[in-house]
Amino acid sequence: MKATTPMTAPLERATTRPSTEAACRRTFAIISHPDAGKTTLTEKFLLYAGAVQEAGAVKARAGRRKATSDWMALEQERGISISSTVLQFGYRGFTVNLLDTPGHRDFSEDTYRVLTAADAAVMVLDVAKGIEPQTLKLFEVCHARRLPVITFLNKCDRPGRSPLELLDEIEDQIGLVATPVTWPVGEPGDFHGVIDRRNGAFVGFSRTARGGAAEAEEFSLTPEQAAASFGAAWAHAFEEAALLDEVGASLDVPSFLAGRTSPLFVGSALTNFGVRHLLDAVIDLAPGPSAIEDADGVPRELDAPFSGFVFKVQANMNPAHRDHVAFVRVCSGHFERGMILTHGTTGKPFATKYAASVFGSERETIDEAWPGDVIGLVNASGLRVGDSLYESDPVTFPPIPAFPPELIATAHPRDLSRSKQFKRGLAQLEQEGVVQILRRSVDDPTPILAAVGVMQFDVLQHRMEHEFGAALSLTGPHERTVRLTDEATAEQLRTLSGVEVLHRGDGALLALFQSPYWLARVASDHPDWMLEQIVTT
Ligand SMILES: Nc1nc2c(ncn2[C@@H]2O[C@H](COP(=O)(O)OP(=O)(O)OP(=O)(O)O)[C@@H](O)[C@H]2O)c(=O)[nH]1
Ligand SMILES: [Mg+2]
Repeated sequence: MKATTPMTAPLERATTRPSTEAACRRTFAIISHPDAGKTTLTEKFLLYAGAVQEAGAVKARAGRRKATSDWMALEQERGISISSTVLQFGYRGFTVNLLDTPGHRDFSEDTYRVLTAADAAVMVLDVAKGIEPQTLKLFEVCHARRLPVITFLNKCDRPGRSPLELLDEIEDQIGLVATPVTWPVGEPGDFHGVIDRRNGAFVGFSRTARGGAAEAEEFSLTPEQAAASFGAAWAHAFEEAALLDEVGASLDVPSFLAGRTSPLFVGSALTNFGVRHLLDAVIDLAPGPSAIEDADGVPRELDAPFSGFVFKVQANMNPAHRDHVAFVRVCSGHFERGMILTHGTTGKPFATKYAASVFGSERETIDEAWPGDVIGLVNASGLRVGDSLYESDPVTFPPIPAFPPELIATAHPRDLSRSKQFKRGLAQLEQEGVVQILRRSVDDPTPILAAVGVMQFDVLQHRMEHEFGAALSLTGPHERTVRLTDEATAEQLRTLSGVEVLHRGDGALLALFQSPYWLARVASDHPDWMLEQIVTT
């Protein structure tokens, strides 16, 4: 069901300066370890924003709506997110660009790319699990990119750990001071509602009959009324909140914007408890779009002529029209559909006739966009991740680096008569970054598929078969330890066994060692060889 919520109506505004429009926008990503509840939370945000009438479920039973955000067939089959999703909707007069990311480590390259387009992140923690390995990694990326982070302690409807203990864990493990804005009344699993520490009131939620498909009803009680209703649970929560006051763990916007503290909210995405508080916080606390630095570190001012960069490409989102969408984050200026931009990489003009706002796998033609917005350029097959687009004033945004692959495999079409589809599919999926394609030499036709995790190969196989009609068999995957190298070192490496030098599409030379021990040995024997670690943050 497509959102009927209008985007902000720029024509009705008194002024149409990009910086003014940017102030009415929020562009943020939801990140976490797998299964913490990102997609469920995304679905509930859409519900509260009125962008869907009924929230879908990640693992929908017959007759229930599927999640808008997990639109890919394989995602719905497995109940996990594989690819990040862009959802644009209106809320409280703001245009919200929400980026739901996959938590699984194998897809972290996609998440990483998407974080380049966000101005803030919502970090979801499972109250029973706290900080998990992938939370840690993703937080590091946010930290390196200086993204302010809002924390949501999710799944409070189930038994979990003590929230106070989790605050310590967040600080110890990621060095972020969590400043609870809401605090649970009742233990996880026996959760009555929250204290809103901004005014001391109790906010209770009533479970909805339809298992969270509709908004939860909220009711507010004064501290006296809450004490009468919840007795010991209220007293305990009140004590803990007083302790938080004492240690100064209270909302502080400047240190949040600087990435040192994180406003924390508690609730349950499944039952909708605390979801509205969190969505309101994104509007009230998260920063709007600001000038983004170009590759030389010079900020591109919001009111400069149009500029943007591609952070994701995706084909076949909609079986009804199998095409290719390049997702562009607008950095500056006023985008008007039909304008002729310059494609930074080739210097060629780029016509923007087919521009859309995106809502999961659905899209709608848009006529204009402003800084912070994500636009989908349809059938822009020449655009690659990291490319800049601009009007009049040239700008190059920092490149979006590829992750070092850890696994390689070779692919063969099962049906040789489908080799054209096989080639086309691989080229498309490489462009999307589903896997990387390496070659033994620039003109060698045999592709070597490289990936961070084994599930990337599963996705490749599934999509090759179902989207391109080119079923394939794989040899591998095999583990490799990869380093960036140069021609001089490559020449030496080619004389050794246990290491292979391969070409990447962007011209880089990669040395793939059969084991980390072999790499360590070669590196220590030849300290002057170029064997550079590929860093991504
Ligand atoms: N009890 C409970 N379950 C929840 C809650 N939020 C999400 N879940 C469940 O947790 C599972 C994972 O939820 P998702 O929303 O798919 O998690 P995710 O973080 O998007 O997972 P990936 O995208 O695969 O990383 C699903 O079965 C959800 O129904 C919650 O608040 N309470
Ligand atoms: Mg998900």
